[in-house]
Amino acid sequence: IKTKRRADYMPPAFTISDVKMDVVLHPTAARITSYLTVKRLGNHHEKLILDGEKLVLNSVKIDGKITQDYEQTDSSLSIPNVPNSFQLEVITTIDPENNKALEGLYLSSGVYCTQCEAEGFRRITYFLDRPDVLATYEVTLHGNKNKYPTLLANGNPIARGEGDNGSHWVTWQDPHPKPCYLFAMVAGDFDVLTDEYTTTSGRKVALELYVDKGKKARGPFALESLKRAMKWDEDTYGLEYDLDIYMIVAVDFFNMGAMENKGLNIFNSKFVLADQNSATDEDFFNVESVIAHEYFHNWTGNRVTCRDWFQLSLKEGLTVFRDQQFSADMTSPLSNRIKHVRVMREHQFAEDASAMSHPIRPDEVMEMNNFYTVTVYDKGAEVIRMLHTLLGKKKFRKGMDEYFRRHDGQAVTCDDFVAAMQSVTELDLSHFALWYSQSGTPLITVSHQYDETAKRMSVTLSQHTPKTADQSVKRPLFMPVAFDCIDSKGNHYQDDEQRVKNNMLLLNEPSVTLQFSDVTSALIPVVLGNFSAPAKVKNPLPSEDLLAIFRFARDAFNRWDALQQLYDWCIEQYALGKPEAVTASIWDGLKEVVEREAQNHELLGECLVIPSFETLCQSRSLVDVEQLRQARRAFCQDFAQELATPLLTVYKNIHTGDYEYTLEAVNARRCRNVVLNHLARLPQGQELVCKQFNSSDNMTDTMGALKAAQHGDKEQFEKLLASFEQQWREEPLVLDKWFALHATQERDDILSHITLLREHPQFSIGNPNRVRALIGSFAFYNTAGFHAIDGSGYKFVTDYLLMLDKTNPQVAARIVTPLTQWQNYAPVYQEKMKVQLGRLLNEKGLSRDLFEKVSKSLA
Ligand code: BAL
Ligand code: ZN
Repeated sequence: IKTKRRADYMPPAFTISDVKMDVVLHPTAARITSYLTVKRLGNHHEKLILDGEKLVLNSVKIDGKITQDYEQTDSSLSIPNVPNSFQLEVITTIDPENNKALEGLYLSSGVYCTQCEAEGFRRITYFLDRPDVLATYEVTLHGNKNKYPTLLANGNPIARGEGDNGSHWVTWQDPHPKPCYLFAMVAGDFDVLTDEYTTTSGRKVALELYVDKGKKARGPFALESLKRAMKWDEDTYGLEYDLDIYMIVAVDFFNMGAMENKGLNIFNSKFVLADQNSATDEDFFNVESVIAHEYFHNWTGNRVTCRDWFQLSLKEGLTVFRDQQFSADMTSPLSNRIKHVRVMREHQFAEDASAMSHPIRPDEVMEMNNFYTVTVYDKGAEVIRMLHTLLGKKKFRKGMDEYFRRHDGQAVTCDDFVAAMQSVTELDLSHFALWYSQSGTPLITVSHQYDETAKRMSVTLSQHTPKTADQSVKRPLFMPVAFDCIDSKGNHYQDDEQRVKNNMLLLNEPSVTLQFSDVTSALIPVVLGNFSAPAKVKNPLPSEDLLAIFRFARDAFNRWDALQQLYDWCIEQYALGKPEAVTASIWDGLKEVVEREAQNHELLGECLVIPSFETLCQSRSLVDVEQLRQARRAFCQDFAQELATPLLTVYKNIHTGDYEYTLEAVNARRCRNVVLNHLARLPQGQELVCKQFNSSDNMTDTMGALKAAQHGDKEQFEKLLASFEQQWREEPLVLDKWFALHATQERDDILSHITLLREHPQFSIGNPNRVRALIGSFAFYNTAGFHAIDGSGYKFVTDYLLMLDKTNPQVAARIVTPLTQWQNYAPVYQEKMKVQLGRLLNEKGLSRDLFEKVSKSLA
């Protein structure tokens, strides 16, 4: 299997400027005729080499004449001696029904749909399947009128008509040149919601949302979200939509969350369908954020696209940053920031610490689908956020304007983006650009000394990025570090040299020391507020200092973060067998937190979440899973007991009323459910759980009760689960929540339990949502079961992956992730994880997707 390298990039030898396609749909023999306008680029005599996979080739014509002068391999079609400029006609046949990888054109649940990013277009027809070949498309779809009354492709519909034997056809034209990864078509029988949006400059855009028959009532929120996103992008970045129609189709079988195909987004129905009965507040949030993300891609991704796939973060990091900004504006900055920081700490740091570690702009790739990662997306967004912080809002906007002015209609690189930003700032970004090429998580170590006699305090921040699997030498990074210094009474201090400006320290050396004069007591450094850089911080502070930060820090994020650090420390004391180190005064401090913030549901709801097992792992190495898991559980139990009275008061005082999706109501429900989750560990919590479950008028509170019930009486929990299944058994998307809850249960017979669930009428190995809910949740979040000391959890997941890999390698390669992160665990776990990775590596015919991750992991 070949490794592709970023450094080997070569411009294409030919380009294709216009594509006409004629698609005759058929479940097992769809016929694709493509007419390509091909042009040689430069002065050379190379043959034309087109990409193509799993295609049956019927014929090739050059300028209207049949030719046999070509060579075919499993992955290409080479044609020698072509003219400098010509029309190429290629007819191929494909098998959508048996396409279970869900890449290219596939037929699932009676719907034809496509997924072409990253390299799926080559499964539809022979093409130069690379993002720097941009063409206009005109596509005619033919299908049975009864079965597929809706025939969609990118752009605007320009003609339609009836054919033989009950067929009909529609022609679509997309005037914007685009790379083939943005190509899409859909055929099916849908319910459709329609609306209209008028852009600032007066363009009327028809909005169409296609959903499964009978699901129309769950569509309006997505459509409203789309309009909010369109408006926001006009207001914030001056960016308008550029076609007369914007379509979104929701499908049940989809490998990703959604796809930004030009004018025709295809979505996993999970990120479209939402109403109060079937969707939680988190689902609503995700719908709005994913709808916005795909919409924002129209500019950051589609109009300005990537030169090659190593540049993926150019569009994904930037678009994630934009959707994060949007969500923060639509909801609240604090809870959004915490949500994203959790993703970084839980998943991205783990990726950096594993053999899959890569920079946000990777240097080497075997299978591109493996690089749709938390590093490229979420760390990529953090890098853009740092630019935003460094430049400030106004200059960042200016830089974005310049980026579009320079590159609209082009396929460009991350360097081009940085250059556009550089053109609007005095700040030298050359050192900053290291974030694009250096992998790994920097660690900022804070040390401080107080000289009582001289009344001087010094604080040193040092940075170090540990070596990663892909790079052994690391350099110091340039990062904005939000910094504050307070005393135990809450006074804030400025350093003597005023290196900290507007609470921000620019750290660009291995270390920096700040001096504070005339201070009458030791100060408390508050470092990396708002997670101003994607780094870890080692700033060991005593519990009273952490509680002081909670009381006095200016920024709510820092207050939350101080408590996270305190919980981490407490759990460590439990793990060391010293629970008594968590003294009465600490418990009193925590009680005070609850009492003091009882009315601030947003902050309190976040502050009462104990760091997840996965997050705790990232501040530790060679984790003894069982010890850490037991320590966390014991701490949670004591937390519930010690804080029972104030928690109960909070629970009882939050009245959420009839369901509405407003910021205030979401925060209230969130806080109440987090509190219930603690109370459920106590005997008195059982009744509250049942009462909430039985009286809930919305999915948020129902799931809040169900999740809490896990911590209480097992029989009770089973009863509630059964009742949930009874109600939702015909709604697989809702049942996924139930599958996931089953999969994350702590029970001795978990493996046979999951095996049984695989026989559930709604479970199907062919549906990625089901597989992720049941098998993915087990692998990622069932700490006890997955990491069972006898290795049975690892074996169970591996057995499943061996099966899944035969049909859907992309999803298999996602779920293998926790196994590839073995480095983080104690040797006894590592050995057993590696045994299973070895089984995968020995498998004949293992997909490129799994091979890349597994072989890197064992290298
Ligand atoms: N481009 C793949 C899906 C997304 O990031 O929007
Ligand atoms: Zn994206």
